[in-house]
Amino acid sequence: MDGTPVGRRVFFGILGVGAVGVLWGAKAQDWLEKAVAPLVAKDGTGLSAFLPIGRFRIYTVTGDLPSKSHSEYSLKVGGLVDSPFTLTYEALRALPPTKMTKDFQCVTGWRVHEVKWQGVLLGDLLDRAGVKARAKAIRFKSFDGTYTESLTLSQARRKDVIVAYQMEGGDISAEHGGPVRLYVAPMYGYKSIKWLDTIELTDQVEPGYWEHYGYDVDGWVGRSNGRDDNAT
Ligand SMILES: Nc1nc2c(c(=O)[nH]1)N[C@H]1C(S)=C(S)[C@@H](COP(=O)(O)O)O[C@H]1N2
Ligand SMILES: [Mo]
Repeated sequence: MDGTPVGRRVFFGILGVGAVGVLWGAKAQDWLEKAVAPLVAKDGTGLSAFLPIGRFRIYTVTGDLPSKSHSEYSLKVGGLVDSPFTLTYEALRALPPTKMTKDFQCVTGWRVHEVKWQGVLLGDLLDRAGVKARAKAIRFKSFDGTYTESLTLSQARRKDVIVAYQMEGGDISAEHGGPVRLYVAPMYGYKSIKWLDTIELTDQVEPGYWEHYGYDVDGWVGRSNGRDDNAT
């Protein structure tokens, strides 16, 4: 790894209580797949031992970690709905919770098994807003100011798609997209937008950030992209 010119983009830093994370932007992704992935695979006690949760890697296309406290945070639901609304973090937490234990898999070939998630069914938020008949899709925005994602209405109404506020029994940390991120269990990680703050009903699917770079809009694990051959 000596001499690899990524020091400024990818760094190892203290993120939270004793946890060391890896942070990178889009440009470092190629390097990552070549250099870091084999390192993790080769030495189970090495880099992977320091990752915040299991073998999660921390992704951020903007190159920084936006953060909002619970009191600063709010979630907007709007667009083609009868009654747009904004939820405070407290109000979101007060809604009926959904829990599930499911894998998280990035299309680049890493998977974290049996992650405990808790949040609110996206479908419940849609029902509360009242989806207009001409709405066909959802557009999600992140308070990183750059990342976007989308789902069709029927994908969004699945029982394994949640607006998540807990991972592994604790609050979702800033590096994992807290206070609130999306978790789309049946799809690759890129659909699970971090730092989620806006849910907008639209009349058609608008491809998200990575989809402009060639990933499938319908990111079903095992059925799209053809890139997860190395997943374990
Ligand atoms: N806002 C935002 N959301 C994002 C990303 C990102 O860079 N920015 N990366 C996506 C990708 S490709 C993956 S695999 C997961 C990674 O989640 P993690 O950083 O909690 O491991 O977040 C997804 N959501
Ligand atoms: Mo990913």
